Amino acid sequence: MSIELQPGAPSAVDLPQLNRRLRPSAKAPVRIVHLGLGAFSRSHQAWYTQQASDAADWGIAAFTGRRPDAALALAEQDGLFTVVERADAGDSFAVVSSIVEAVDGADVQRLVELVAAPVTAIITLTITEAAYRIGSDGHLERAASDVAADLALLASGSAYPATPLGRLVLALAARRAAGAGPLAVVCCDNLSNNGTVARNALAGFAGAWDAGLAEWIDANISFVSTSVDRITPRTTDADLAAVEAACGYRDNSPVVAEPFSNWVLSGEFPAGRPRWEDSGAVFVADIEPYENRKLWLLNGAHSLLAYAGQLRGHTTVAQALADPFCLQAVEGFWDEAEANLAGSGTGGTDLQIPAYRAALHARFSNARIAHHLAQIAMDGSTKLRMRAVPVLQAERAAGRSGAGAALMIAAWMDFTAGGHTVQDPLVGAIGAANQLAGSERTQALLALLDPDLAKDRSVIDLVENLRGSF
Ligand code: CS2
Repeated sequence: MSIELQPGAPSAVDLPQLNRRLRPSAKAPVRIVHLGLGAFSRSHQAWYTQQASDAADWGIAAFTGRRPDAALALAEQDGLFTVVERADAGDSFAVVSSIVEAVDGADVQRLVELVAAPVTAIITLTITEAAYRIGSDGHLERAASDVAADLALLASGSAYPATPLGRLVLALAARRAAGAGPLAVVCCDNLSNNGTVARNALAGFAGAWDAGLAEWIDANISFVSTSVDRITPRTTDADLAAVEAACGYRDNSPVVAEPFSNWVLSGEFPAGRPRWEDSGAVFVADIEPYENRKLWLLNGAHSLLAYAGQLRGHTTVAQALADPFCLQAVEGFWDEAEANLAGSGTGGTDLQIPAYRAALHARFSNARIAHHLAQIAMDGSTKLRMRAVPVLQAERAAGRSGAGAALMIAAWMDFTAGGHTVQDPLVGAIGAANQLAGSERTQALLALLDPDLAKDRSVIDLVENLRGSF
């Protein structure tokens, strides 16, 4: 077989690999430890840190979750990677160098060393919503099998924990033992009141092992709440090729993101922080209105599109939004959410909801960003507790039906009923509920989202009647 090469065009093997020799950049000292090295943490927190005016003082050591792959690929490039900003009009490329150490999450020894070091000032988290193992009652699910297994390991001291919470609890115990002082834990997962969720999860985990550690965490760790936003689809082989063609180097770990980004933070940083405000981050006293605006309007619409869209045969967010049925469903849900957002009417924080909705419509319609609905559909039981349940509750409390939020729940239920891969921490319970019939099935699934709603006959009927609409 002969291969035709275009004269003058270097083949991929000839291209140099991206690293700190190719793009000289000093390594900042590690002062931030990140758990959950994935595409989003790189397009968001690493990108914000890179652009702070004091970036030279703030290096990130980033740990993967379950698999080492992302750390291995990044370590080969000395932590450097390209952010591809994908706008309607075209791509732009920037190299980010704020990650100075990329580590396999299984290397718990390294995590312990870094968290115990006095210079470490911040721990950022993108470990997924479901990883906090918070049940529908707001507390750590100590009986969850992975939590129980890690607690047993901690008690025996025979091996390192396997969950991010267990690993972090062990590392914080080392910080306490080293007398290294307070630091800030900055939760960057899409959870309402995510600082409190992180506190409850970590203090709950620590308390089940060592009550003294839980007290120390309470007194020394500041839990910062944040609202994070930047649509970051999974990187594809075509993206790697686009970077090669445009940048002339080989990057095995680029990330693709929309041009838009937003970071709102609330809380104390007892050991200091980078000047993230230089890159557009906003520090506020009361985060709740911003958090709800983002969780309900953006993430809520995402989940609605993920289930209704896939049931109607769509693959990406942009495709689903182009379907008038889905668009109408999203607008209906947005109307309900907007009616319950503080400051969307008179007084309070001006959340500029009409502009926010218009911007979301444009962001979702960016057809150059292939944001897969299957990616968003994961962990639905955890996500819907934050994205659909509060809006449904608020609408019912105001004497309205909440049919827009109920439609999201009905779509999730239909999606789990068969024909689609369900990846969810409650997959067993979802499967068991789906063995039931009619309104009993709807009630059992609803109970997984909110036990109180599942006791309300009119809510069960509302959801039941919306099932099969897709
Ligand atoms: C999405 C989010 O996968 C999901 O659940 O809704 O990852 C969303 O893309 C980001 O929060 C955008 O900032």
